[in-house]
Amino acid sequence: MEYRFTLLGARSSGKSTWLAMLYDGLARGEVRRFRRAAKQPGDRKAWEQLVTAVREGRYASRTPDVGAFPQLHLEVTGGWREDTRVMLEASDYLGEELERNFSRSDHAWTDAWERRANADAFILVVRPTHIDELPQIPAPTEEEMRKVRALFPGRLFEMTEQSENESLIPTDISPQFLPPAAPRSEAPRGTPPTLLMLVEMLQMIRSRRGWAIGERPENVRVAVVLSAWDAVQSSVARSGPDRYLREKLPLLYDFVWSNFDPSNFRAFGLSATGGDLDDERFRRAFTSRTEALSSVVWTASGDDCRYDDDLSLPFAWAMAGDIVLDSRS
Ligand SMILES: Nc1nc2c(ncn2[C@@H]2O[C@H](COP(=O)(O)OP(=O)(O)OP(=O)(O)O)[C@@H](O)[C@H]2O)c(=O)[nH]1
Ligand SMILES: [Mg+2]
Repeated sequence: MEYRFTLLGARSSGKSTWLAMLYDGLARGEVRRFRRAAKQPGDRKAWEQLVTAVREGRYASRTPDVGAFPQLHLEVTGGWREDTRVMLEASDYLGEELERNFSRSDHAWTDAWERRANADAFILVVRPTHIDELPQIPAPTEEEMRKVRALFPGRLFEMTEQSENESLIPTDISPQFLPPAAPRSEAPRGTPPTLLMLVEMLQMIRSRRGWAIGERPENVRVAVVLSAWDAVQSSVARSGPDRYLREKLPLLYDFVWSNFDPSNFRAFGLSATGGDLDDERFRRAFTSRTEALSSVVWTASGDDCRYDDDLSLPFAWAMAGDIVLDSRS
């Protein structure tokens, strides 16, 4: 059986690092749900290129514009799925390709994207600490607040006891999940907001697949992988990836929830390297590690999280669903 996944992720979202650590993890015996099949398609060069940097304890440079299409034959281990042969075709492309598709949808659709659109499952890779934000509604000015106060004197009397800006935000959202006061963007001017791009790509894929608006296709799983989870503020990370997605990335959450079967949709926090390789102390710990430092986290219920150190877990989940979360095979 050939099972194909498409990773959808903007520039620097963590696609290559995850694939590289997965490949290296297979060699190091840190991946438990798959093993490499004896017979491999093509040559190993594309994978070796991908993996060299992390083996040296650094992040790879950006994926070249021509992309890379490493293929890997895997076999399922641990009996969580009956058919045991899997072709992992994890095309690794430069994040800007997504931007091109976003801004010139009629010109940029290539054969490679057509192939990706026909994948069995979609894995959206988002790096929470590297999101080009949607434009934010600015906080009300003093003048606006004065007018509102005049209109609702009783209510505002209570509200002025707190910070005025906080008082306009629904109280059922905990403060740690509030958007940053000012939109932060390291990207060059004109870079489209990350989440809009992902939603637009999903819309294009849906249209290629002939899925009507709001139609929830059967047996198509969508995983949202929040990469570099180790870099997320620990008080926020503790509440787990489901809550993060719902409260921090509501546009993406709402779109996926309403266009795909909610039981075929799940969020993961994923730390491919387990820490920041640009931090010299961590880098030393990483290069001398004797066991996996990677981790995958998912929400079991409420804010209750479960962890696993096997980076193949989101792939296994995309193939077989929640059953793989129960078995620590
Ligand atoms: N702390 C931490 N940082 C990570 C991790 N994975 C990726 N990063 C950071 O994210 C950056 C981008 O990761 P890449 O894997 O190159 O991202 P990409 O999606 O392949 O990006 P392009 O090829 O440029 O489109 C890296 O240079 C790291 O700084 C992780 O597990 N932990
Ligand atoms: Mg890359």
